[in-house]
Amino acid sequence: MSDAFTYKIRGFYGRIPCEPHMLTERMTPTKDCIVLCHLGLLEASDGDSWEIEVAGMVDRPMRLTVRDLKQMPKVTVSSVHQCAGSPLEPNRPTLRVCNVSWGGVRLDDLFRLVEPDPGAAFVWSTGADGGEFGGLDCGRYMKDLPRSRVGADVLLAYEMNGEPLLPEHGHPLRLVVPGFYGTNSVKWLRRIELRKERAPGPFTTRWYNDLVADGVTRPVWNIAPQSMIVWPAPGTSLEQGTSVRAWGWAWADDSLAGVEISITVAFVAGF
Ligand SMILES: Nc1nc2c(c(=O)[nH]1)N[C@H]1C(S)=C(S)[C@@H](COP(=O)(O)O)O[C@H]1N2
Ligand SMILES: [Mo]
Repeated sequence: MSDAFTYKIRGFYGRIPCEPHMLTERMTPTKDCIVLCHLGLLEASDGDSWEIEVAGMVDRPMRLTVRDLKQMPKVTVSSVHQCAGSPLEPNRPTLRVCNVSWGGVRLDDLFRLVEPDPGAAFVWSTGADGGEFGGLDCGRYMKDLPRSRVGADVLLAYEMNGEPLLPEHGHPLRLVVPGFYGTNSVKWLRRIELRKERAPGPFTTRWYNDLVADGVTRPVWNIAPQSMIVWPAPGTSLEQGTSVRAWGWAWADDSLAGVEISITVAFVAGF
């Protein structure tokens, strides 16, 4: 079969190679990037003949191969790539982040070909990976995003940092939603659907919804404003009386108005 794949790993697999203070470069080399797979890690046997289906509320449903997509105009987008943390422990703080450049085709360019129905408010995306997570049979990995969010920067990406995607990052094709948490950027992408309502399945209904008020939840979509200090690194001893330039990174889905820093100094007396 032209679109065959095998599981290199079954079940959950994750890799967080860098502590925040190790992210000293603006763009993160691929070997230092996070990897998060809920259901397994797939390896496609032939990337170019991998097929995706575009369906649902569209006038012209289509099947395209990665080879077809590579004929379309190529766009490169640099964007922060951040995991929202484990959906099983949504309140445990994590800082799993990197900054990556993605190359591929605009989802919006594909939409021009399939002609979505104006009533389609959500885009569902489904990966080829399926199986069990958190004690549930999850079916295929499926996420969604608002149709209104698909503009110039949402990509069907086949490259990461100028190279073909690695299997763990979704080779041969993944969705990339810059400014949204990584969970929304579906790897090993198989299907895009336009629909009236949010997608079913545990990754959009049971998990990845933050409680914002009593009984009110918000999908884990936009990355909230966040920052981290790279230098001084944790545990660094600083000499009393010398000046230190602290630096780090700050990011958000939308623009940032400013960054404030406050300092608590703990002196260790020495002779
Ligand atoms: N098909 C599929 N896509 C997926 C996932 C997955 O388990 N299956 N994990 C998501 C999560 S939680 C994150 S944080 C990002 C991680 O992307 P990366 O492994 O390329 O860094 O992929 C997302 N896309
Ligand atoms: Mo994640």
